Amino acid sequence: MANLLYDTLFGRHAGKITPFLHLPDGSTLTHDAFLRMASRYAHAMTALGLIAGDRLAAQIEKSPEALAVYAACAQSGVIFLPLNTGYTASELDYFIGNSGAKLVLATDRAAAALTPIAAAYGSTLRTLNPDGTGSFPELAKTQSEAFETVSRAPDDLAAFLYTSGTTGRSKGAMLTQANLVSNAQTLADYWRFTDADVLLHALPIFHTHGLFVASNVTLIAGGSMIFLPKLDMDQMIGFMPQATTMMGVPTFYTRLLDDARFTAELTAHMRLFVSGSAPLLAETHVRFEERTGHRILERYGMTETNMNTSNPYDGERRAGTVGFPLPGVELKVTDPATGDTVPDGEIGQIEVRGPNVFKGYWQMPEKTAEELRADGFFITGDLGLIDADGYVTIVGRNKDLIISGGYNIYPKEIELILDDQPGVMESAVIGVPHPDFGESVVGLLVAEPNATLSTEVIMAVLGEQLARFKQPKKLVVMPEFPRNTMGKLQKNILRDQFADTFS
Ligand code: MLC
Ligand code: AMP
Repeated sequence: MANLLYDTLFGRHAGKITPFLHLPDGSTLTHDAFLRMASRYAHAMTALGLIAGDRLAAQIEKSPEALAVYAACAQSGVIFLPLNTGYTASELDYFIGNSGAKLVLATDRAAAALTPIAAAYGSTLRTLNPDGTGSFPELAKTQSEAFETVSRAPDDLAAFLYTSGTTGRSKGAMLTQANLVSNAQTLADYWRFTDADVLLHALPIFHTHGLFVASNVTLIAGGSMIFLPKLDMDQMIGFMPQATTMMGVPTFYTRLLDDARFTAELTAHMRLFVSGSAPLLAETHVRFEERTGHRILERYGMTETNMNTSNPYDGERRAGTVGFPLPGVELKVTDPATGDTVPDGEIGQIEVRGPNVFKGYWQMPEKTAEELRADGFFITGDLGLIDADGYVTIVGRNKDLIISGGYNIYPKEIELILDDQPGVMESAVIGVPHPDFGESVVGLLVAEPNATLSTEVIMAVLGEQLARFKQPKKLVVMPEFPRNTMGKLQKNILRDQFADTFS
């Protein structure tokens, strides 16, 4: 009987009364207490009829309980589907329907809106609140603290993470136990994580970075985490002295640098700062070293592949690059037209292959075939090059994607809603530089002849349908859009025109 994910990340810490989670109120949860809670949750899931291979969708705030749901899924073989807490009911409708989730966990606050949606798909809805209360923990309270781990094969699915697509429809990336465990082990080794590490964790745990990189790496190494509900500068500064390592998206680093309390003295004891999910400006890298003496270690990954490359732990961490392919990961740069590898130094599309690469998109064989080649190489949609020293640099994207504060936003999803509004002839959604979020969203509209558009009314409609982080920070009505001689909309001209919107 084996279960790679549970055994490697969780089970081997059973009985350990060493700290696992340090919480903002000063309390600590041990590995053992955490695992006992997870086992009660696994029993509660079983009592609700879930068996291995079923999906559990969770839109719950970051808390030890939320992480225990992940551990409980691993232990019972249930596929974990974490969802951004910002998603609206209309976004959730799609995820629940598409995944066929048997159990939906949400906060009491969201439950009213989710009740009809869960009912429509025959899903059971239970609640779990940020303070650990709710109908799900209530059910778990009386359950046994010993759960017999369900046997799973390494190739069995462990999680679905939804990523938006260029067509506007989200795709469920299917990640196996082996995908998650192999990457966690590789990263823990590469970044030298041990059980002495204390990770300052302020990322959300519904995405790859906070869940599969930060949490899995800590778990596999047997370390602990200072588990903060969200990025809060007072807490980051206050807890930094207790940490050895930190992971964040570039916005974490620019906000720290904007805080006068963030000094060389505060960070002198730190072992490692890791950045990813969006490009870290070389300028931020340099300012960080000037301020603290530490060189941020930048790595590159994505939902479908976990982590692909990393700057070295010992060697030169080169600003503006994402380092080398990780051990076991093959990376090539190809010509998008032919698929042939281009010479080093030339720009092409980045393709990766390895034990980290996902199994495909849930119930979307055509989409899977478009991006995952038969030989196992995944076409990332990122454009980059490999320099003479082997460092990979990402220079752009072959996909119409905006990354704002580390969150991916697909313009198509917003354009489809904008195009539907009365009086709108056409729309274009673009990403422009933003001092805090790196990139931010601007929505551009052209009205139908004789129509007058109200950007307030349109923003209100977007507010009902889209998570806050996806909503354009600015909507502008224009007389017409720039087009090339073929009549194709030229977003690059619009990006130049609106480049200074937030500066
Ligand atoms: C919050 N807002 C955002 C936003 N985050 N808008 C655009 N982009 C974002 N990322 C909105 C809020 O709703 C609010 O709206 C306003 O902007 C200001 O909010 P804030 O209080 O400043 O935001 P904050 O809560 O501090 O959040 C910012 C952040 C957060 C950067 C800390 O977004 C974050 O934790 N990002 C990390 C995302 C992440 O983990 N990505 C990893 C994906 S995995 P208003 O107008 O109502 O005030 C991946 C693979 C890989 O990519 O390689 O890792
Ligand atoms: P996601 O789909 O949320 O997993 O986002 C993955 C995308 O984030 C990648 O395809 C890249 O475009 C981007 N990304 C992740 N890490 C980096 C990085 N270090 N530098 C530049 N882009 C990155």
